[in-house]
Amino acid sequence: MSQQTMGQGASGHQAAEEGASNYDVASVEAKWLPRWEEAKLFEPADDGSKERRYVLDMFPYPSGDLHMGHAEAFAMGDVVARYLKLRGFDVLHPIGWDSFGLPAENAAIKRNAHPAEWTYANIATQASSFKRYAISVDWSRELHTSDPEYYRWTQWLFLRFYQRGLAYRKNSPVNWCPKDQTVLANEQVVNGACERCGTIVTKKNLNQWYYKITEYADRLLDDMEPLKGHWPERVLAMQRNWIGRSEGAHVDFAIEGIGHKVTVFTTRPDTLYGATFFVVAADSALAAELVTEEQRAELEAYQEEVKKLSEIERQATEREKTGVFLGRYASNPLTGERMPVWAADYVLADYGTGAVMAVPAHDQRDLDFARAFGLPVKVVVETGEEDPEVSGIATAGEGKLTNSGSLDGLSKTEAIPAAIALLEANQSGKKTINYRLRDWLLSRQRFWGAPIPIVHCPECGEVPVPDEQLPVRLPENLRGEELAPKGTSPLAAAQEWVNVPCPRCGAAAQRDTDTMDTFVDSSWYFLRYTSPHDEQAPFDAEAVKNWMPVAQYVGGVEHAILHLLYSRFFMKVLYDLELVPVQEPFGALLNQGQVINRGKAMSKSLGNGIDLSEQLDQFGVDAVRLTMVFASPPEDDVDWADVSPAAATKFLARAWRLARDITSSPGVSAAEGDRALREQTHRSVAEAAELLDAHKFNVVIAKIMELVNATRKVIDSGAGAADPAVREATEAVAIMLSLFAPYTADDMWEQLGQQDFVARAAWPVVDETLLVRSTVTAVVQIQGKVRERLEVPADITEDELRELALAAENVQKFLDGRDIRTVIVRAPKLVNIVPA
Ligand code: ANZ
Ligand code: ZN
Repeated sequence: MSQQTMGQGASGHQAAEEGASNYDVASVEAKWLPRWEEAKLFEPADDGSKERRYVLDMFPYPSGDLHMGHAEAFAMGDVVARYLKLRGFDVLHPIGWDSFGLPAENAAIKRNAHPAEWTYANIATQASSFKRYAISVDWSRELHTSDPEYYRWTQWLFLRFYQRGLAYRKNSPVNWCPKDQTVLANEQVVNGACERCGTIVTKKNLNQWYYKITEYADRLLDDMEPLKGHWPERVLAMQRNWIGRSEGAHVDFAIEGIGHKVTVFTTRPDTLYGATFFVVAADSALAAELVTEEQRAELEAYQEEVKKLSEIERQATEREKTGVFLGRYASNPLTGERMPVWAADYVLADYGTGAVMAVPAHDQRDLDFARAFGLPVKVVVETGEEDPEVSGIATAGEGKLTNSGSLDGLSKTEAIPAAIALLEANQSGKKTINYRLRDWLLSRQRFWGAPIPIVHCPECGEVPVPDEQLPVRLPENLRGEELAPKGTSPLAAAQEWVNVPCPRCGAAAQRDTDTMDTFVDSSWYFLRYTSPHDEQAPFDAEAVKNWMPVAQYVGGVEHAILHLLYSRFFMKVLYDLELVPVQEPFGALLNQGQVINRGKAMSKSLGNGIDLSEQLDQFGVDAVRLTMVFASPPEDDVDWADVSPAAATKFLARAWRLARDITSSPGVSAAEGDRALREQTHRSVAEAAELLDAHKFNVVIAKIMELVNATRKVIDSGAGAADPAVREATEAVAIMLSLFAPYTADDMWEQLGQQDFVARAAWPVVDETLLVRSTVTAVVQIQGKVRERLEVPADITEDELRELALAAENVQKFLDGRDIRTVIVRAPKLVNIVPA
């Protein structure tokens, strides 16, 4: 359905229809907003009287006011929440703010203020915009992660992880953004640059805190199985890739002149006889250790070059291969053959063991390297493809082993375990599983976050702050420049805050000065919503049991990996701690698209930004919401240049006038009403329910539009505004419309003489007998001769009838593959086909 359809259809009746009192967006909004607030419509009963459903929109960050992206995401989530409520569920639909983080801190530094000022002012602005936008949330559960009442529990949870050995500190090279002066998780480095500011990221050795997410890698993978069909497949795929489980073997190689063996990770131990050289990561400690004195200068020059590349560039297959011979030889543990040892940048220091056995015949990157440096290529699996040395293409398929001693004749699948058995027998290798996933680096040298609740004591070492001393509050006296990072955390400068007695022995000790990654805050907020004011625990076990998992989570695909992975990890740890009874936080996930303008993402530099509040002022909240949802299926982008909120306003007025014109009373039986309209009403309601379950919200709106048009037709031509079928239809319109345009819907509901709010109405009950369409016989002619008779619905459209007729068996037979010149359709009774 196109946007044009929205406002049109009134034609000749428009004047009469618009005659009486009319729809006024501003006064309708002004009338309902205070009434809703007072009625607290969306606080769940939470007493078990109804089945519970938890609907959640991804956590907003308090940057300025709401923007078009929020408007789309929250419009989608609200459709689901309002629908479930109408279907009789007790719905939990909360809101709060992910209010720690860098932007607040940067703003505070610039304005010589405290980050709390900027943060809470923005929250106030956004909250009032959300209210105007009529999101059906329970405001009594509002929370902010920067409130001490909240971060007290973020710290408490950290300590539970710590006690379980799942939070630890280690010194290691980390990604460092020189501009933001902070560490970044691998995930926050995009193409070698800081995700936030675009500065090229460097490495720095630092003592950092980690969460041991790697311990949960297998469960994070396995537990995705039941999410299939409920989460977008691409999100599951991204999670799977991020975890990157691969099965293979560790193989130990002796290196001449080096006192210990060097281990490689390989997924293809079956190709061991085809390994012709050995490669270590150029930037690894191993390369520096293995290199001979003669080759050292060359390696160091090469390392300088490598530093300038991003990880993505290093792994790109099409790049020309570079490397340095290290002057040493490794020996193949099965054959004893000598293999030269090289350093190259295509091998990564922090994957596997940072070293590989190179099998150029069967691995493309190894082959490219071998061809660049004239190293031998030895085929050990006969796949039937062209010789890699000739074609330049490594062969990776199934085949029989050759040139491989006792493995000869085995298939690749058989040879993998056989090779592992050989390695295990001579104690030079074993089966292993390798993951791409790294532990979660959670500490930040920034101010505006939850302080890590650890004290460093010269006597006792790391000492957890006792639970009853939580929260460890942020100092309140730092402002402006004092908050700026100086390579260490700004908290380090707050001496009176840092210096505390050791909680264990009383000696002079110091607080940890790092704060937590804000992803920690958002990894458990959905649990807090179930009992947001609990002062004894982060969440009430019973409340979690009642509400979790979230029935529908709604948000952007930009959170496909980290936020979802971290939240899933948290759930599993909390499950193991016996704090929650469920292991997966989000039962279903919906990713809405983006709002773009003229084909491009909105940006300052393109000057194509659209201001949400201007749109709301011009067209009204309902029209903007309706436009967002009507534009496309929720997953697709909405191009604001292609839609027409003005048409949406027109359509809403048209729907509203149905309610205005009705003269029958509430409760009147529709039984004697216009039969065709009744059928359409019941069919629309039944179809809308199915479409809503399938998240085809835009099509639901199209159905409502059709029903509005049909109802107007009956008012104008049939039994008129007094027909009880007109009331039935208009009530259905108001209820269905309330998912998208709550102001208009409530005003219609009131005009219809209903006492309560439409949000408290029930979804209309479908009368199954009205779903059976009345039928007529349609005649299909070919060149004027009747060739087929079809029983079709009386209200079949021309397109539907044309399609049915052309597909009919007899018609196909008589046409006998001939092309068709014209098809004349007179729905519902006649089709005439003229072959070419
Ligand atoms: C020999 C071999 C022969 C390999 C063959 C592949 C095919 P995934 O599946 O991604 O885990 N490898 C191991 N460590 C590496 C590192 N640090 N940097 C770059 N490459 C590394 O890939 C595992 C394979 O990638 C390993 O198996 C290894 O090459 C390479 F016909 O070993 B293979
Ligand atoms: Zn101590």
